[in-house]
Amino acid sequence: MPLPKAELHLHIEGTLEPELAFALAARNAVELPFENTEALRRAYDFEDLQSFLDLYYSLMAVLRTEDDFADLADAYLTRAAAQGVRHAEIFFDPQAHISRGVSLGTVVDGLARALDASEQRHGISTRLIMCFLRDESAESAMETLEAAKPYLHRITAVGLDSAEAGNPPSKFREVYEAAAALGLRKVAHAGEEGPASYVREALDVLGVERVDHGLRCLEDAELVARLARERIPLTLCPLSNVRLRVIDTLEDHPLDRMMDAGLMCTVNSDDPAYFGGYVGDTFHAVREALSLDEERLRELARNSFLASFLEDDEERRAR
Ligand code: ES4
Ligand code: ZN
Repeated sequence: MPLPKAELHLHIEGTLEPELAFALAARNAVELPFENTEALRRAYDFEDLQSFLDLYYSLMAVLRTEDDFADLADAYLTRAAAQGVRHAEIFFDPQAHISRGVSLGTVVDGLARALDASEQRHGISTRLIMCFLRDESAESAMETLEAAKPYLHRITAVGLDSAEAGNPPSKFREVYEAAAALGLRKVAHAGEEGPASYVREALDVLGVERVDHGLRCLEDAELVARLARERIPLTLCPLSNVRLRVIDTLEDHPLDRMMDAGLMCTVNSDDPAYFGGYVGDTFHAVREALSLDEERLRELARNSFLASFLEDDEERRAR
């Protein structure tokens, strides 16, 4: 039996496996610039975050209908359940679909169909987190928040993702204020490729409850002490960090040192179709690479529930 765990950093568009991409391309008569699934997989050799994002956004062309989004989410939940996931807080990127002429309603209703059946079908409770693309304008983010108003009952939190360098959290201060006023909770990617100062901004300017990645906080000892003292959860994604060359090898990943420093760490898969594994695979890989003992693994699993947006009673049931 895999360890029961929650997944808190997972882009649903990053769960698009090559086989499903080709199936959806055929269903929607979309032409993919790859001969077959093996050729596509061979393209998963990334230089950095941007080279991954280029492929990630281009493959989204196959996602067109409510059924597509429902099938995508159900495929993820099936795999996640097999790896011990009991609760999933799932990111999606509305602007990447709206800009292709796919409405927010199509995306949210499709995802919601799979998520609403998830407890029954997979034993996984879910939440949705709507991410703003930080390389788009603050105005575009605000328009997206406005467009989401009919769907707020389905959305728990806002997040911030895409190309980090040069797009600091402070660019989105007003959008985050507006989101909080609508009752949404707040997370943001920070300190993946961007500097430690972006982690500080995410906390102080946006008021996030969790930091996605947060890896580069390690460049600022005072910030590390604060994150530890305030028990701010970090949603780390070790396989992603290796594939996007944020760190050289998994053996070099600072996860164990971060836990030693008292940081509230969780382990997540980010974009599992692209980065070589779902969250159970990720737990296995870090256990081997960093020689983590059972106690450490249990702590990571426990942290994943503590850092989730589940209420206390739901959390106990999920564990
Ligand atoms: C992402 Cl790994 C990563 N970083 C930033 N934005 C993203 N969107 C999807 N995956
Ligand atoms: Zn991410």
